[in-house]
Amino acid sequence: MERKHGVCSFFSTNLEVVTTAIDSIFLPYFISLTITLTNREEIHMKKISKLFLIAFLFCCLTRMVHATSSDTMSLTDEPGNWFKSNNTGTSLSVINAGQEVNFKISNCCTNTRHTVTLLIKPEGSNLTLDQDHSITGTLSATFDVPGVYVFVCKVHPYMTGVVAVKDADGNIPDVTTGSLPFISYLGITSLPADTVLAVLRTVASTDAEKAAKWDIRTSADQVIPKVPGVGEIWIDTQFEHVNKQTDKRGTLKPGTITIVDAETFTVEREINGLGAKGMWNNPHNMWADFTLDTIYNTNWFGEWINKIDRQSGRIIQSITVGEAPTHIVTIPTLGSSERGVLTIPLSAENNFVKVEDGSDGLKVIDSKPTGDGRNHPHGHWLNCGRGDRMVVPNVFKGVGVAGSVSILDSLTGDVLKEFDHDSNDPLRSVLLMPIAAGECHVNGVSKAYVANAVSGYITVIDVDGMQIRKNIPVTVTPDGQTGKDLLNTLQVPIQTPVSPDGKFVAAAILSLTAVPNAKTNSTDYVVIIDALTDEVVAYVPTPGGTHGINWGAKLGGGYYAYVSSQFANVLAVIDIDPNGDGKGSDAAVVGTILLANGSNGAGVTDGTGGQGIKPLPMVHDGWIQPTVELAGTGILSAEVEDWIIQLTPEQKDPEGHEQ
Ligand SMILES: [Cu+2]
Repeated sequence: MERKHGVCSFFSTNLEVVTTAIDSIFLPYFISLTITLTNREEIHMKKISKLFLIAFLFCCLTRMVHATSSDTMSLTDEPGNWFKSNNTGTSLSVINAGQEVNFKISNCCTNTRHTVTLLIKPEGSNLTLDQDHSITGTLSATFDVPGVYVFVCKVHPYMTGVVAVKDADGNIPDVTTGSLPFISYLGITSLPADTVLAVLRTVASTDAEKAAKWDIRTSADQVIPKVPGVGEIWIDTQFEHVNKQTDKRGTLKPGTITIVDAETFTVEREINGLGAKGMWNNPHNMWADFTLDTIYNTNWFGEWINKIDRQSGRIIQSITVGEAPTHIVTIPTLGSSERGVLTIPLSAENNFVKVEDGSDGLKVIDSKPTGDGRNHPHGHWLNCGRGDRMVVPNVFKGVGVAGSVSILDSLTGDVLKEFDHDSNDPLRSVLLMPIAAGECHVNGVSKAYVANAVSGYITVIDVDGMQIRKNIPVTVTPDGQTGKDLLNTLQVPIQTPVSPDGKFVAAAILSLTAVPNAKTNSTDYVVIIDALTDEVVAYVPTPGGTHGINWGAKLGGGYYAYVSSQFANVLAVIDIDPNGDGKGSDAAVVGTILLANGSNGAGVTDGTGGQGIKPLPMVHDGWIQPTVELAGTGILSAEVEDWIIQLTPEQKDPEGHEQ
């Protein structure tokens, strides 16, 4: 590929980039042409260099193809600029009707695979574009009707790009309710294209756009909770810019890990990927070993995980595990030969891997499919306590947004049950891009809560009985209605952890827009579900881009829900039950901690991108006890010993104290 570029530039310094699609379409022709020329050469063209002629003809071919293509959008790992137009340098391409755009997925700009999926198009357009699996390569689309087209990646659903197609007068027609039902809940029938673009938080290509669209706060907005937490809170601040933080090709890649001291609620320090040897790109989720002195981190736009020394922040090792690794959970099963082994779903593949952290460091020891066919698994969870079952959302299977949820045997990796989407089954009809699961035992029943990105429902699964029990609507339209899907709400439920005491589920609801809704008077929020009744008991407004949520110990007993928000630079602290009456209806944000810490060069992205969030100690049943057991043995660091001393008996053994 590189060689051809060089030859072409000999003929024309202005030749556009030769795309992978063109290569794949014309390669067979190119080869046959080569053969023909080789035969003719001896008879007619002895004086012409064969290579010279082939290159000349090839360049003519690519020029002919490029004459119909008006823009190329490269999929990138750059926050807010995920689809980067050659023409504008931003995620907005402006063309005329009848013109073509090439979407290019290559290692120029991204370290993993994606899809290019048309989500929103003008009424009357017949354009379709979607794939049943993640790819590298180039896809092309010809735009038939003037108006606004929005594309997403189904692997990384907040990756969005916009193609605006001008009409004969050079104007971009308004976006109508028929194209985007969301608009109808604003009490209008259409909106100018630039108004729609102005509120899309996922399209924020420049620092100025990020500053305008995102929820960037200052130290004046800080609120320190009255009751301290215990330990540390690790947050993948995935969108933070770091000077000179590049992949192996020298391309800048974002992301840091910001660490908050839960006792003082101040940023203690920040870890970047400069020591990761290029194996660091959009750090996404973390887990810890049982000593809590080793942290494992995934890179969602790469192929790697990192092993980090907690106390020094040093990256000890980075290894390749596969395309777009998502979350990490260790196997906690007592007596299991795989106790402590990492499980990691690969969202641009069809499987999960197991990684052992042994005496010779990290090593992939197994890889198993998470369902039938092409799965794209994302944020899994193992069942609390025993950890012998794994609940895995398979984000999409095939063209479209239908997904599945699998229950696997953690030790063997066998799929015990797969719930496939079925539009005719009321319980399985909502399984549209299921993306993350939470799990714990509630009154003795092992229950999983799976967030469905497109339908906006949380699916409640009895993990032992392997049955879907219920679906709970959690997203809302701008005027506050529930039970509507993504195109009506432009909201996505993401992480759904169950509290270690099995009482509550806290679900992060991410808004793709800066439009507040009437129910919470905020763009984003956390839904509190009573785990006994599986009813929503509270909607808690949270910062923009709410994505990650997890439970940490509150000093003196109980738990805080810590919330990360990808379009904000703060951590929110939710007290689940401030008045202590056992009900979650009074759940409220009691703390807002600034994650921006003045990092050199980070600018507006300082402290942003909050996604994976890992409070230490790990308080869930099955993961807390192994650490508690190590207390006093000399194995734990002094700092971790101090954390364990601060825990109540209930926090040290949630199952033994379950009510
Ligand atoms: Cu993607």
